[in-house]
Amino acid sequence: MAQEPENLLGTIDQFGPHLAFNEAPSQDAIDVPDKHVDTHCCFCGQQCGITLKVKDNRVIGFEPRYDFPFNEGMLCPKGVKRYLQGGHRDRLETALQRDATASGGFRPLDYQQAIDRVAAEIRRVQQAYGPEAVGVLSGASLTTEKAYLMGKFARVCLQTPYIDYNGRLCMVSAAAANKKAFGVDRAANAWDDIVGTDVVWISGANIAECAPITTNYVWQAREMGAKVIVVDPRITPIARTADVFLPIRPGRDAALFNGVLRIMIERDWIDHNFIEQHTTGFDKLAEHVDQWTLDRTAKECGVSQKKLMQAAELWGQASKSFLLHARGIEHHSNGVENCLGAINIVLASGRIGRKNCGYATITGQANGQGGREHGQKCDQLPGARDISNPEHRAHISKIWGVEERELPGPGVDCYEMMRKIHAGEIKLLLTLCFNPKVSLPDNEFVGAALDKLEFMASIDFFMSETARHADVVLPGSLQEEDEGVVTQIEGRVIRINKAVEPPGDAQQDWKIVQDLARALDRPTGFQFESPRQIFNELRRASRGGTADYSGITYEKIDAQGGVFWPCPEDDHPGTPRMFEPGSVNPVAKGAGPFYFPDGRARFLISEHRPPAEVTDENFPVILTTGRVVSQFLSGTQTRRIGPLMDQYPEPLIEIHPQLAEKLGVTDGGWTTVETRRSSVTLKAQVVRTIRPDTVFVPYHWPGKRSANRCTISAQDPISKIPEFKVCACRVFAADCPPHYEDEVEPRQHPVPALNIIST
Ligand SMILES: Nc1nc2c(c(=O)[nH]1)N[C@H]1C(S)=C(S)[C@@H](COP(=O)(O)OP(=O)(O)OC[C@H]3O[C@@H](n4cnc5c(=O)[nH]c(N)nc54)[C@H](O)[C@@H]3O)O[C@H]1N2
Ligand SMILES: Nc1nc2c(c(=O)[nH]1)N[C@H]1C(S)=C(S)[C@@H](COP(=O)(O)OP(=O)(O)OC[C@H]3O[C@@H](n4cnc5c(=O)[nH]c(N)nc54)[C@H](O)[C@@H]3O)O[C@H]1N2
Ligand code: SF4
Ligand SMILES: [Mo]
Repeated sequence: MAQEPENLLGTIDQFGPHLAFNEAPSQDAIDVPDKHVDTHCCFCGQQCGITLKVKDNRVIGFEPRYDFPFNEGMLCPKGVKRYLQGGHRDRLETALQRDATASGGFRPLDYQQAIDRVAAEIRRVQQAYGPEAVGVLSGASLTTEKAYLMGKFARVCLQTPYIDYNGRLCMVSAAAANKKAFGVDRAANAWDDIVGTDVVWISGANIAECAPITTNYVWQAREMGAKVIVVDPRITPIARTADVFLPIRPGRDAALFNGVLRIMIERDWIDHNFIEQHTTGFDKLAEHVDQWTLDRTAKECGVSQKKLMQAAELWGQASKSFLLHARGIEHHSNGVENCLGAINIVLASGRIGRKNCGYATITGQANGQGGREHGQKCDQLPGARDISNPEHRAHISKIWGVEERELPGPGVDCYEMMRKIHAGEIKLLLTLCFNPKVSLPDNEFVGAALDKLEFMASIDFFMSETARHADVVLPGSLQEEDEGVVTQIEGRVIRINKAVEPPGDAQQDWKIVQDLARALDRPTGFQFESPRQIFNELRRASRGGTADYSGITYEKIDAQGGVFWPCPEDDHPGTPRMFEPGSVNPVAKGAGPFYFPDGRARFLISEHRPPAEVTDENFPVILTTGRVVSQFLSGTQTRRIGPLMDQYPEPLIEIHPQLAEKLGVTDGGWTTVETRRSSVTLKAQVVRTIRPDTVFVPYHWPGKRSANRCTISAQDPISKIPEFKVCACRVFAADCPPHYEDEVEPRQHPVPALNIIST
């Protein structure tokens, strides 16, 4: 039986107002469900277990799931309110076609006619300009089956190299660094290893708001005596409870890690045996970090020498430790270098591959991990294979039943695709599960690019800001309307179970994609009858790759409550902890635990480079962007959920009182943030929890309130992640913008009766 909601995630006092539960359930509100479906939350990468309550083919409520070991019944406000999406009046139930004369600019279209129209346009464009004139953008909120299908669809059906996904904006810096240093890209440990460790280091991760359940693991560790180090330009809720807090100047993390490593070497707080037996490249790195003296590092990072030394002392002298980071160090034009810096202090400590010794990037989207493994990335084939590697191409083309030479080569990242669209090279775009109009940096350029397309189609369940640019919108499926697997934050493959049928003409996304293949007269390879069939092909495709799912079945996932990859054999239980001494992997073949032929991890130089745009006289303040607890990504989903809107209804500019006073900005007063790209005018929130040289704006809103009007499209040269976390701006007091009233969402959803008590 479910417990009272107050017990799910502690009390309001413990968590602060951000994690308060909204209303007490009233007994009148209780409706009797027809069935309960055990599944997972549709939002972040933690993938909390949740039970959906279904009545008359509608999700009417939820219960927390205590049987899923990761969240053990805990949920954050988004998980609690997610069920309000299904019955929303904006839910797309028919296909739509652009029509300037129709109200809202679109009119309904018969589903089959919509499919035929999209297929006809693809055919026309490809005949006129070649297969490469078509591009596909997909997403990591999709199940792994759908992500796999999209990669195959682009290469085999559309024969275009141009597919990329929204994870390009998310974890690719960490993924690239993981591959370079470990040869494989996955959290090194299950989160159980956090509990019982001595030191938890958290860089650039606002875990209380963005990975709330992870907070619970850190607190459990602390209750057992662990010390917590937090590095962030803002005093986030977890920073408030840290033993050492380093309020870093945005864009300086590589310098900070280099400085810490230098202290570790100087004090001999390094694990010589581990370095000798399991790594390469240490001496060269040691030479490199020698320039990062305490004095220079503290100055560059804008933190005190004393605090820096305290952090190094805690980390250096620990016997067990766990380092976590997220987008705060990854969303940079030197994001890969920042992540290598983090990995270097982990490897130098030798604390990886053992109980309570670990390292992980905190994945973001629901399937941030699985979505980056099976071929929807522009340079990747399933099983985390490389599309440029002849052996990898040969393996996959065999599974797909095509000649190796027919498989296109690598494409380009999603921002480069926008540039190609703008330049007229890509003429037709299909999007599924990606809202680039809101999420890409410098997004006025993105809107201009989308308007240049000859044809665009979007598959979504809501009319996203990107779908508004489409000629045809196809009604896709909500997470609860389909089944499949996702891989959560720890590398655990879990099952999403179907609770309801898609309403009206809406279809499961994989069916829409296959309908397109059929309408294009290229159905071969796209005749799956279920996600299970897709998964079984994916298992074979991944066999022998670094992300090996071949031993995972739906049944094994159910029986074990999830399976950690790699799982290369039918009788293999899965791998919660990577890199254990003596472990065997397909690359090292027993030579050592890391995924290189010699089995050793790589120390690589983590070069500090300043951000692409540094502050100057004209633009003297740093702008950084990110999230708030009650909103999710581009906001298409959470801006439609009334109680979440109540919690944080509009974007605010976080600014320190010292800076506010200097600039004449007042708490709640209209304020403009202007960069070389554009500007936003929003209300200020004067807080002591941010560096006085930096302002923070959450990015979940579109249009004139979109933080991404201002951000810079500079990218990391390796991962191609955009530099969302730092650019130069000026800030000044303003008048209420004339567009303000038009831009405020009316309360989008009546608060329905809460239904959270077990019946
Ligand atoms: N509520 C909520 N939860 C989410 C999401 C959401 O939209 N809303 N999205 C999910 C997704 S896809 C993702 S990727 C994750 C993101 O999760 P996080 O990365 O934790 O969230 P962000 O707010 O993007 O950034 C984290 C922190 O980085 C700090 N920061 C900024 N610049 C720097 C810097 O140069 N160095 C350091 N060290 N820190 C810096 C910011 O102050 C911020 O507190 O959250 C997931 N969970
Ligand atoms: N300034 C700034 N910008 C950022 C960031 C930042 O920190 N600062 N963070 C970046 C990060 S980390 C991320 S992950 C990106 C996210 O950027 P996006 O991926 O663009 O954001 P989403 O809101 O997830 O958009 C997904 C769209 O797909 C739809 N959708 C979701 N699930 C499904 C599905 O299963 N089927 C179908 N058919 N449709 C679906 C949703 O309704 C939505 O319209 O934003 C990035 N942009
Ligand atoms: S958004 Fe993330 S933390 Fe919140 S309930 Fe969903 S999976 Fe859990
Ligand atoms: Mo993300």
